[in-house]
Amino acid sequence: MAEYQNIFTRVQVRSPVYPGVPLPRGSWGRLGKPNFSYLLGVIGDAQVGPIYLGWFGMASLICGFIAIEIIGLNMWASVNWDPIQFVRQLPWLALEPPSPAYGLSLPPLAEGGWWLMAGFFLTASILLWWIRTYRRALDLGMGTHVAWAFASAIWLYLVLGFIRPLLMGSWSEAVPFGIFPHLDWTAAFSIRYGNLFYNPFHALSIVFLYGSTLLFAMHGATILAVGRFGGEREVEQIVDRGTALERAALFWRWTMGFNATMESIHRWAWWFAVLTTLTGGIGILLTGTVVDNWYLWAIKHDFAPMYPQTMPPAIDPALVPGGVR
Ligand code: 07D
Ligand code: 07D
Repeated sequence: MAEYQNIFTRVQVRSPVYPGVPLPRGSWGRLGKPNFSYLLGVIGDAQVGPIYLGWFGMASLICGFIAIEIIGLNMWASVNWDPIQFVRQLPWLALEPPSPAYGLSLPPLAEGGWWLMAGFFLTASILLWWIRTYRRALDLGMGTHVAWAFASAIWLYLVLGFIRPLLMGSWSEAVPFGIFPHLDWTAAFSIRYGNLFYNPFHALSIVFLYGSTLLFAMHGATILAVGRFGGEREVEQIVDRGTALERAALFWRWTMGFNATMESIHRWAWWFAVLTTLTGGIGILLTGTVVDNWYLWAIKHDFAPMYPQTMPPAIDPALVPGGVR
C-alpha cells in the first residue's frame, strides 16, 4: 500500500538478521549477537552488529584506550584527584606539551613526557583505525575512498601535532589535549602568526568547509524531496528513465542551468570534504616555517591594506627581543 510515510510514521522493514557477505580466508569471525533497535531504525538501519574487530581494530582500541587513560589521569591529577572538581572543571583541564626549552628532546614525564606518550598512542590508534578502514573496504571488494578521505583529516592532525613541530624543532609548538585549552591554542596560534585570516590556505579551507555544508544541504534536500518517488533507491534510479532522480536533476537544471549526476554529486562531496583538511594542513605547515606573519605577508602581496599610521607599525613578534625563536 503506497501510503505516505514520514520519519514518525515510517514502517521499519525487518528481514532476519544478516551477518553480511562471507569474509575472505584468514579473517577473524564477526563478533556480537546481532539484534534490532527501533530507535536506531528511525535514524538508520535497525540491525545492530555483528562487528568485525580484527587485529588492527583491537590494537587501535587498546592504543586509544591508553591515550585517553593518560590524558584523563593527568587531568584528574591536576585537580588533586578530586572527582567532583574533575567533572566540574573537565572542559578547562589540559595535558600540555613540553615547554620550548626541551625542543624535540624527551622531557620528564610531568613536564610534557606524558603529553608525548599520549600523543604517540593517540596517533598509533588513529593510524591503526585508518588501516582498518582500508582493509575492511578491500575485503568487501569496495574502493578505498573512505580511507583516503580519512587520510586527509589525519594529514591535518599530523601537521598540527607532529610534522610542523618537527620542522619548527620543538614539541612546544604542538596542540595541547583539552577541550577549551585546544581552542586557546588555536586563537593564540592565529595571533602569534599575524592573523590566520590572511593565510590563503586557511581561506581555501574555509571555502571547502562552507562548500561542504552547502553541497550536503543541496544533496540531502534534493534526495529527500524526491523521496515520494523512491529517490533514495539509487540503483534502479540510475538505470531507469523517468525516475525520481531525473526530476531531481531537472530541478537543478531548471533552477541554475546545470546539474550534477547521481555519480558526480558524490565526487563533489568527497572532494570538498577532502580539500578542507588538505588545504588546511598546507596552511598550517607553511605557518612559522615559511611565513612568520600572515598580515605582513598579505601587505607585501597587496591584499591587506596598510593602515594609517595612527598606531606604531606592526612588528613581527619573532623579531622582538625575547621573542620565541
Ligand atoms: C561531529 C564527529 C564526532 C566527533 C566528536 C569529537 C574528542 C575529544 C578529548 C577531553 C565534528 C570527539 C572529541 C574525542 C575529547 C579530550 C582530551 C565531528 C563530529 C563529537 N579537535 N575545535 C571541537 C578535536 C583542532 C576547534 C569539539 C579533535 C585543531 C574549534 C571537540 C581534534 C583546531 C572548535 C573537538 C581537534 C581546532 C573545536 C567538537 C584533533 C583547528 C569548536 C568537534 C584530533 C582545526 C568545537 C569546545 C566536532 C568546540 C571544537 C575535537 C583539532 C579548532 C572537542 C579530536 C587543533 C574552533 N574540537 N580543533 O564536532 O565546541 O567535530 O570546542 O585534531 O568550537 Mg577541535
Ligand atoms: C582537526 C582533522 C583531524 C581530526 C582527526 C580526527 C579522534 C576522536 C572519537 C568519534 C577539523 C581524530 C578523531 C581522535 C574520535 C570519536 C568519539 C578537522 C581536523 C584525524 N576559522 N583556524 C581551520 C574557520 C579563525 C585556526 C579549518 C572559520 C581565526 C587554526 C577551518 C573562521 C583563528 C586552524 C577553519 C575561522 C583561527 C584553523 C579547520 C571564522 C582563531 C587550523 C578545518 C568564520 C582566532 C585549521 C589552515 C577542519 C586549518 C583551521 C574555519 C577563524 C585559527 C576551515 C570558518 C582567525 C590555528 N579554520 N581560525 O576540518 O587547517 O578541521 O587552518 O572566523 O589548524 Mg580557522
